[in-house]
Amino acid sequence: MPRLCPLPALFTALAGCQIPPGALPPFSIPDAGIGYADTVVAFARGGNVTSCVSSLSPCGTKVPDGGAACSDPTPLGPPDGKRFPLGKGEALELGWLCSTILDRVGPDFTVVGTLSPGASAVVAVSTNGSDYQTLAPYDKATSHFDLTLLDLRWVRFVRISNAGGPVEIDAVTTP
Ligand SMILES: [Ca+2]
Repeated sequence: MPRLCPLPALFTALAGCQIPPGALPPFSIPDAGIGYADTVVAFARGGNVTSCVSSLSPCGTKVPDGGAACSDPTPLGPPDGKRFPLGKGEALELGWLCSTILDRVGPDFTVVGTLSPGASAVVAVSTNGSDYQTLAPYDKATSHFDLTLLDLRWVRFVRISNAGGPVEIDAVTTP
């Protein structure tokens, strides 16, 4: 079942509910990439942080007991017009268990979603699901992200944190 982590310190709580060492499936780098996020790792909504860590499974393995919220496919897969809403103080962590986001020439991934006027979010990335580095804001001007900014060769996790105004996430895609 998903674990609930206490607030406040939302983002600290998110980080504190992350994947234990050894939980990640083995994989090889580089990876061609399937092209989109395949796993909801955790999310903060309505004052609670839900970690889906216990439902993380190797690529292609059916999630046995992640609970309905952790199995929500809304922000996964290619863009389909169905969106995961993020209100003030809410955040979403997505994983690439079936592929890897590589630093290529130019932008490496794109956040597909909708932003109300003046709304924005903060995008952070991680190689291990525990240690995140802030990459750039997601706003009307910026939806493409480049790992070169952090001198990272690859990542497998992306956190999107609402920084103000309604934000809805449809998908996060790689080229
Ligand atoms: Ca790049």
